[in-house]
Amino acid sequence: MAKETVKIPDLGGGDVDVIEVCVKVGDVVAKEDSLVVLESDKASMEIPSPQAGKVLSISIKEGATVSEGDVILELEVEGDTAADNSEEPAPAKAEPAEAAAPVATETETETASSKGEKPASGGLKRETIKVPDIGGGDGIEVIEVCIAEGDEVSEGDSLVVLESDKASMEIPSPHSGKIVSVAIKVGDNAKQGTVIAEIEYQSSAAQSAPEDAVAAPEKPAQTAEKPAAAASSPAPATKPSEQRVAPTVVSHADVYAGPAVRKLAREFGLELEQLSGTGPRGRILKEDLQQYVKDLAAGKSSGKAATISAIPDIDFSQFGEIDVQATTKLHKLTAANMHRSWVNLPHVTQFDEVDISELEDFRANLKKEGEQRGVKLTPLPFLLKAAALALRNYPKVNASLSGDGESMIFKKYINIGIAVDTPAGLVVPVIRDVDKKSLWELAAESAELAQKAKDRKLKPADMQGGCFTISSLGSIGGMGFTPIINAPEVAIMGVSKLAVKPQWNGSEFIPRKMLPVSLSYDHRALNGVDAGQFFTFMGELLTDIRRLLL
Ligand code: CAO
Repeated sequence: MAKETVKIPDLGGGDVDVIEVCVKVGDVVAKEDSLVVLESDKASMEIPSPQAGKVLSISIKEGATVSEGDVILELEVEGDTAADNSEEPAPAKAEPAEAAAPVATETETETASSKGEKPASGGLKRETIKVPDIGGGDGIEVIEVCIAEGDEVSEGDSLVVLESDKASMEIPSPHSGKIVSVAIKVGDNAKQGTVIAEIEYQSSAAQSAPEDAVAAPEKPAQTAEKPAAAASSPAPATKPSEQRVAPTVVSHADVYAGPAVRKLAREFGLELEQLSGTGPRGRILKEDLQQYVKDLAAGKSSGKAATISAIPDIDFSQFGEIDVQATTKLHKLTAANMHRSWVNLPHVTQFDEVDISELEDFRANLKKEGEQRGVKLTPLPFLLKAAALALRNYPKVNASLSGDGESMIFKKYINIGIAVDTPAGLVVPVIRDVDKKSLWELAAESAELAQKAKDRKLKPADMQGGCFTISSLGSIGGMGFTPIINAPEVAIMGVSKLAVKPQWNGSEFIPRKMLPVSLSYDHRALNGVDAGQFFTFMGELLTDIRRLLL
């Protein structure tokens, strides 16, 4: 038995963050098992185990910033590799050299002169661009060819993207010039020396010659970009050994997954955008892919939300004083429900302004009676009543879409939820059979449920069975908002603050009490006409409350 120290290999310069430590002390790992996942601003990369063994100690932790040579961990391995192994530089051991080492390697590019080719004309040179030393002996798959014959490229532009199960990397153009031919295609297995393309470019040596300066007057910046090289040594620009191509490890910014997972996804023909990641910061793990494939096989994938990249954790204390307070259980639950609804339902929100001047007059007249009854008649019971009648008249809104999308379930009862803000979080108690209750009953029941909610006395049954929800921020303010649908309901009404506004009555502007309202609806279940008719009807009821009797 021997000890082996695994270190961070050459990452092409710069520090990277440790975003995941995949092993713990005592774990037995196989060769190639991922040990840690590192991430720079451009890529995430896995560092695999150089050989099978047992993890004796781990020297880095998640969130740390590391660079080449930093010790990752110590492995107990078979044989007598001996402790002095630990002193060896990492690249030879750490496979991700596949991803990182290329930065330190040189291309096999050849100038036209080295191949005995004629310069194309007036200082133009041709060069065959080959895959540099990328570490993987067996070759790496070409997953993208970014150029076509005739393309103009700038130095550093990506020519091809290669991807192994450890990393993806771009091979950049060594020159600015024109692609004469492309010798590689997607699916090819590229290794050191594989020809990528032939480029025609203006050599800097040629540009420095007087006759070439005439030939390429439009590109003076090219020589200006490299004054040091030209001044100290004009020759190197034409020497193949000086042509350096530095592949860069990349990731696709819109999906957060390691190269192994990407490769597996391609093998399955899956778009990673379809998956939700359960790894740190939403990273898609191999297990997520496996579960997704299982779900697909079981026909369960229809409800899956699209993957979105996670919002990074930030240490805000670096900017000033902070106070960290744990979120309540209700807050977490609400957040999860809101997020689930938001990402699963295509929301459309319609806005309107309803003239409720007469409703308000009527309500004011009832104030005294309300006091006698011990009930405060706010606009809410009128909204409930109008919604109930509108739901009765437009049954598509009083419905739910089945989970598989195969059917609509129409409800014959009318239960409406009211969003209630409490110190612990948002809750939505449900008033049953709203269509059968009087305004006084609705006023009393909504006040009672709101109080119960604030006292945390609601039972689960009080919050179930809703068909539609009203979220009223009217007492707070605002001109309109887009409420999130309380799925599996298909619509929700948002109520903002009443304001007196001038309205044109045909001959003059008159002051009217205008209530801003909004309706968010699930566009899978309702189309714009369904929702528009429902909402317009509801507005008409609120404008002329006598119509509630019809
Ligand atoms: N415009 C102007 N004033 C309004 C109004 C509106 N749209 N709606 C209510 N008001 C007035 C009421 O008439 C009442 O006035 P008075 O005190 O002068 O009588 C005052 O605002 C307070 O009303 P209320 O809030 O006590 O009663 P309500 O029936 O309007 O609402 C309830 C009850 C439970 C919905 C409310 O207390 C509540 O919790 N609202 C928050 C809803 C919420 O959090 N929504 C979440 C949005 S999505 O995150």
